Amino acid sequence: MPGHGRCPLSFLVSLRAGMLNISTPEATMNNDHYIRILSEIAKLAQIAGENKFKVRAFENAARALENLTDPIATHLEAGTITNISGVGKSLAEDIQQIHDTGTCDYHTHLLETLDPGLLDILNIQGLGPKRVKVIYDALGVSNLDAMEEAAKAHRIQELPGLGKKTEERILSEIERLRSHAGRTPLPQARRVAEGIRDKLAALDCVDRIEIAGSIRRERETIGDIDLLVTTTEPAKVTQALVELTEVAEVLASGDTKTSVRLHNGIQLDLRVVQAQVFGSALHYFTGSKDHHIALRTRAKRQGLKISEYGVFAIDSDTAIASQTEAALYKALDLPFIPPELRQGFTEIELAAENRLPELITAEDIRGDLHMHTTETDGRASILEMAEAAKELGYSYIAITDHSQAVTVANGMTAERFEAHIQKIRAANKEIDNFEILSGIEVDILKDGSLDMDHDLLRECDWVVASVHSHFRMETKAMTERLLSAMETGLVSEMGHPTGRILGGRDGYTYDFNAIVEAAVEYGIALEINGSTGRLDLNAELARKAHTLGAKLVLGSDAHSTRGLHALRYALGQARRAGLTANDVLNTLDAPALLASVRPKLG
Ligand code: DGT
Ligand code: CA
Ligand code: CA
Ligand code: ZN
Repeated sequence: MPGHGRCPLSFLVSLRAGMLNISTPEATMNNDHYIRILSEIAKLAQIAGENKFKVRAFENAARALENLTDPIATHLEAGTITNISGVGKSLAEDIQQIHDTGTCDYHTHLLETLDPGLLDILNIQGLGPKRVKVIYDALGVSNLDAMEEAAKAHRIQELPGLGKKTEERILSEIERLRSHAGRTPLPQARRVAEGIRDKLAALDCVDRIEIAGSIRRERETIGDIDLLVTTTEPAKVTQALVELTEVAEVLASGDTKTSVRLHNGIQLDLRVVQAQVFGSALHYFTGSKDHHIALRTRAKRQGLKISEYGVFAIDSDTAIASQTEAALYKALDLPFIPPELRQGFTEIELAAENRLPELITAEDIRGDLHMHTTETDGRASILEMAEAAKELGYSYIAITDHSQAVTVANGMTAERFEAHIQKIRAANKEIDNFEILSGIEVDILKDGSLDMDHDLLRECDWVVASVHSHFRMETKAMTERLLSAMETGLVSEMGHPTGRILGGRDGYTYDFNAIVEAAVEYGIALEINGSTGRLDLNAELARKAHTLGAKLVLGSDAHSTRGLHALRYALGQARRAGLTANDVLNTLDAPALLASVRPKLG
């Protein structure tokens, strides 16, 4: 693994402000990390009152790196970094420093002379560096607590260019940021957890190692990583763990439990358990707490008790079941309840009545319906995406590049889309036993119209309709906006239906029930988008949509062949929502899939 780069400073900074930025672990390994540091510099420099050319230099460099398709490290090694337009000699030095140390002197200097808490303030949606500077200069507000105080005392609305509305939004944003504090989006946490699990699993002395806790339950954000291991040599496993490059700090270490903090700020607990009680330990440390409470109540009525060591008769120390989770549930006279359903919701009742849904599995999925190629902001060609998808066992994909409203993603004009449909059809002829559907992710414009010629939308196979701009509309206007797009009869699916960014931005507000009803009426599927920052719909809303009669589709929203793997996160939310293969349209073959949407097109 390339140096599990670190951002110790930003990490400390966030802790100091009493709140952990949800820093992306991938960001520590790929271009995102460099981009983040450079754009932080641009913002901080602006607040520091640096001249605008200097600010712009960092903004431009960050933007240039965003458009880069290959790793920055490769350019540093090859000495080609200054060939990138916008990256001069001095910026190249900063980038090299970020590569070597995770940060650079200028970034550190800005944080020291200003206040690291400003980074948290800059996370407030809708408050750019310009306005942060106004507040900072006038009131000395440099961290979230001070910002909250100032907003509550109505001192913000008195400042030039700021008003009552902004002040209110600042307060609600601070609340939202705090509710996310210390939690990491599931996809990022899972990737880290699996990486560490695999490294430890490779040790000879490890018999078995499993991820438990909220990750196993597919909860959309996670507080910490829980690993369970059975081993003949606990000390050796602990040693191997604390020596991993990912580990920043050992928080506690004992015979059966070791806790560490990783460089990306996530805490990890490793517990050593005996093989004969692995099932009950796995069950215990998988949770959820609410599931446990409900289960214990049931056990009590049956004259039983449950602990991490097994199921026991109330007056006995001899376990009735402990080796597997299935045995544990059996002892309670229940079928196995999948971890994703262990929410303390209705799963125990359903299980007792043998009415648990048969959850959709990875094997049920026949295709992926949302992805981008080099035509817009993706990194792979149509055929490369198709071949990678075929490799994953799918029998079809839809290529859904952006429409022109998304200028930052190089969205397609009608002319380009028309040609692109032809290219997709040509690529489809190049690949056997596999179907490449021609599609688009068309923008739903502010007025609710679709950002593409209707004849072309009719002509292509799969239309994902999404909102990428004007998020802050009144509930009623946003509902009407979505409805007008849906009423065209041209839409196959609503892409990332709420627009929320996990740990970032709340979704736009609209009448969810009305949109689900319209989806049923017009034959439109609702997406569960698995891409790292989204999980949209999430499990809760997917369940609601399903209850109201809508069909769901899973999409990876991949921008590279590797991105196709993100479908698993959509699958996780689908399972957590209690969905079966029947509820999800991309479990159908391509003809049946196409026949189940856009009925008006026949
Ligand atoms: P998280 O880490 O906040 O995303 O959520 P979990 O569910 O992973 O919670 P965590 O890491 O505190 O503990 C893992 C599991 O261990 C939890 O789901 C249930 C179990 N557990 C931990 N502490 C307790 C406890 O005090 N009582 C009970 N009943 N279960 C516990
Ligand atoms: Ca946990
Ligand atoms: Ca834990
Ligand atoms: Zn999109």
